[in-house]
Amino acid sequence: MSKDLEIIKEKCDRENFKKVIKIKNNYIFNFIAKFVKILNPESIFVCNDSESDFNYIRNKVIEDGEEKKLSIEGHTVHFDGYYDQGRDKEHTRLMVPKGVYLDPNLDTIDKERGLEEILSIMKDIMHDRELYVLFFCLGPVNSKFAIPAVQLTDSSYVAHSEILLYRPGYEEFRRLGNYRDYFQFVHSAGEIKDAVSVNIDKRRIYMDTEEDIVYSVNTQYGGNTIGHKKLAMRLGINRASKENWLTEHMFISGIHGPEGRVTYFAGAFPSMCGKTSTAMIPDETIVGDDIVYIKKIENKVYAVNVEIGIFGIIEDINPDGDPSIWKVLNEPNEIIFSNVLVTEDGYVYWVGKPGKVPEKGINHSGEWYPGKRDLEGNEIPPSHKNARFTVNLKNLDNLDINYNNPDGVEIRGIIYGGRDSDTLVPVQESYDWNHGIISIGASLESETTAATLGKTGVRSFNPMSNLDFLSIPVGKYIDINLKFGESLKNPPKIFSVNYFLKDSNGNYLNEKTDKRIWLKWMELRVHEEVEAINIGTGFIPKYGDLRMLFKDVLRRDYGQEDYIKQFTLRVPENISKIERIIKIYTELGFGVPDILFEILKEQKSRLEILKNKKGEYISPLAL
Ligand code: SPV
Ligand code: MN
Repeated sequence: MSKDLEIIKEKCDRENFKKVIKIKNNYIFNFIAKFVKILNPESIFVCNDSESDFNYIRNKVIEDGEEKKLSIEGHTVHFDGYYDQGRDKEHTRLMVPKGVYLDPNLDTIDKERGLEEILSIMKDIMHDRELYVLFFCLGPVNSKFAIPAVQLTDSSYVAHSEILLYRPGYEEFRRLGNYRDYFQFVHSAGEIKDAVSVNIDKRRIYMDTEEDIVYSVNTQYGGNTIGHKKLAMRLGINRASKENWLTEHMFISGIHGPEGRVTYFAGAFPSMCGKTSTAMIPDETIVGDDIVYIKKIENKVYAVNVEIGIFGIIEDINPDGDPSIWKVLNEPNEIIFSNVLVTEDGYVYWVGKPGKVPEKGINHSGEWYPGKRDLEGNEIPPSHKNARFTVNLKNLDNLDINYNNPDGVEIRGIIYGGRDSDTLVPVQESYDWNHGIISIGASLESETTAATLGKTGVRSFNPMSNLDFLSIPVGKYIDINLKFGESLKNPPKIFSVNYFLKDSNGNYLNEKTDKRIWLKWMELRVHEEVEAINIGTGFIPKYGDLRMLFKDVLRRDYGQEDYIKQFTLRVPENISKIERIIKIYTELGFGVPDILFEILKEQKSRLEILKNKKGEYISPLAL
């Protein structure tokens, strides 16, 4: 027996050790052994793809107290610590070897220093805990897209979340034998008190793209701990950049057009800006809501959902706006609610749920009552803004038939959206691939939200909604996106949407349901079935087409005044935006493709000409 297996055997019972050796992968043996030595767990549980192993985790999570059962069968609740409610950007770092320069938009740490720090925090951290070894497959198994991945964690909540969110991969690992190119994640919640991580000051999430490994410690919040989610994106982006494909922060949806036609769109939105709700839109079908791999196959673009479940925001979910999710959340399905309010009788409440706010309950701050304040004096809402639900896609009645297709779905449209109160029109189509990637994707700005720790509502640069997850320089990433479309005869059309546009009094100009119309319009544009108006920054819908769609889809009378308000070209705001973006890329300095500056400057001069001819705020009817 190899030395690695001996080390593992010492911590395993017979059953678990048998599961280890069946993998027949020396790299895996070496990886587990290395971390058994560092983490020093009391015991090891190896999870294969069987229901009985999943049940072991489901039981353990209740025993450990990381989740509690609720009144509806299958429902549980998990709380993260009061100060552990979002992604910790400050302590999430890419470890970079000496001499390698990334760019100032990426948070980095010297690799040697980072490794030393995180491994010393992790030393013996599991001495009184069980180590879970879990195997998954990112993307459909046995497909061109699939990337096998292994997770080590001592958190039964993380393990439970992952069995809901990812495709089982133990058998995939066995099939692949002595395979090396899998992703690796090591997590420990650290010292736990009252079921939450205590040593938040030593919370660290460090990534090593050279070794395809991510370390995470002293945190439980999913975005910091669920390896295959945002941590795997860094590894995915790095790998994709070497192999000419894309890893994106996108949903995939089948948009249902006339006569039963289904056209697939992928859409990138920053966190908490409507991505899941777009993917969940009534009458359309969902493939995924957060992370995709996109590849070119025979001159077409195909994408898969990396995941098989949703870790979605629960605030404001209601039966009218989100019928599919509402139904799932109210029926006996396997669901983990996190950071919601739990009432005495074991039901959950979240801000924006129809009905009365409970008088009391338990939430992420402990016993909760209306008006309760935290140590900083802020009023604590019943549920955290970033409170979430975790559920497998199979529970949804709007699941697309191709959600698990190993060949992916053909993407005909790409959408970029952000939280933008004053600049972009609600929906707009770019002139072509390069114009879309540059003037929409690479120019995306969005106001910050509670998905990350820190101040909210600050306008920030977020190219392709992917800035938080990049592991390569922004310039290079943009260039890869440009090149991806260049060789395609008929690349996907690129659109922008903005659900958050306001008037000068601060009132939103659109209803939540309006996005259904923008999707139908984009679907028709892909098939060239409606005309559009060129406004100098792209194409917008004609009033008559929207009017018809509003009537057909929402049975609503869409007034021309609304159209004018929403689609007025705001020239000064658009010019300022271009200036901000040019400044950012100029400061980046190297690696930014020249064409980016050319396209933005051309757009700016088109806007200046328009301003001279028609003024600063131009009605779409005048264009
Ligand atoms: C997001 O914040 O974009 C999410 C949740 O999808 S997290 O896992 O925190 O990234
Ligand atoms: Mn996300």
